[in-house]
Amino acid sequence: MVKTTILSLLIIIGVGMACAQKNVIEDKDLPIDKNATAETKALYSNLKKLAKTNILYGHQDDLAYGHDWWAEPGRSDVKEVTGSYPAVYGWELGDIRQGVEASLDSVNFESIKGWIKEAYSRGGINTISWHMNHPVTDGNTWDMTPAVYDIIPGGSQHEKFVSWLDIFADFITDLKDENGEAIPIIFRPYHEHTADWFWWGEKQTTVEEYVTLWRFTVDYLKDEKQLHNLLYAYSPDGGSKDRSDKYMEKYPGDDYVDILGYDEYGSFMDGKNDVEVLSNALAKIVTEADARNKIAALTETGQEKIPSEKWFTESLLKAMTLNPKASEISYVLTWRNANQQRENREHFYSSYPSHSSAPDMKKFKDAEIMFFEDDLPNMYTLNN
Ligand code: BMA
Repeated sequence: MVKTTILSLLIIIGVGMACAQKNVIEDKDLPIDKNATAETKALYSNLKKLAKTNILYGHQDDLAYGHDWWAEPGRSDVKEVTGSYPAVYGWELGDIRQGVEASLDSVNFESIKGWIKEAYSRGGINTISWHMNHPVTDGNTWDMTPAVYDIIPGGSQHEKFVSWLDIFADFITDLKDENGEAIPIIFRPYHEHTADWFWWGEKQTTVEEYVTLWRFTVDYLKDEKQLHNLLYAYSPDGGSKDRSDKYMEKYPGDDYVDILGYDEYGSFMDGKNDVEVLSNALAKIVTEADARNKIAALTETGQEKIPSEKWFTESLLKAMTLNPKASEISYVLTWRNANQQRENREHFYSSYPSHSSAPDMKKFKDAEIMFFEDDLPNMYTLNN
């Protein structure tokens, strides 16, 4: 008896010392995939640590195109305005299926793999969203025909859906650095499910269906496909209201989510600047994340066309800092820079050099709390 007590004591001391040496992550700081690669575990732990003091800035499709250019090596609207690439790079796999070469936004999938590798080689962080096609009708992601019941295990289209997950898994498998090691990715599937515009949306799925879909996806990628470089981000839509009642309603569970995200545009639409509402909503999400030892993030936001010249400092930065708890989010991702010429509408969310918001975005970059790529410590080792 005495011996067992002494032994347990020694084990506790031993584990404590190992953790103190910084190269071991405590259980509570591990991602949901306990077999995640060392780099993925390090990323998760570093994101969590850094969230206490800084917010990383991210931009969707940043290296693929900008407001005035398309696929030019080395270019980035964020870099041309602020002097640094963003810390976080968002990518989109909508339309990925057998034989399809480019995304729903016309971005070539092979090129995306190249940009992900490039970003990673500089120490940046990559996140992938997926506006998945409709798995029953083959329509697009906005086709509201109910589908989730048909694709979860037992459903008539389950196998077809799994074949799409296989294509996704092949894409992820190709993401290797120059030493052949898997590149960590924050995967953000079935986003904005509290809104009603995707086939997995609010009215389209029951709680049970959504949770089953999410859990099946995670289990399949992690256990069947043996992908151990993914962190999973959950990202309900805010809709500019306090939707905190809805936020956790379809939460897939602590064993299935690494990052508690939030997608929110409504606070800045139609001349609105609801920084307080957003700040308080973010604070609540940080509190939820803290209680679960997880990370919170503003996984999508922006003001289309940035009509407010000082949107970056007077809207975004304020919303992320007004409530001190909100400032503990890990990162913010603004949406893509599409333009009139290519898509028949101005649809940009980050500044570009000739835009009136550029000087303010530079100021935003200089705010002490904001981290761009040139501010990042090594996110993929534990020695920071
Ligand atoms: C939406 C819009 C669409 C785009 C989709 C996927 O928010 O930007 O134009 O196709 O994201 O990137």
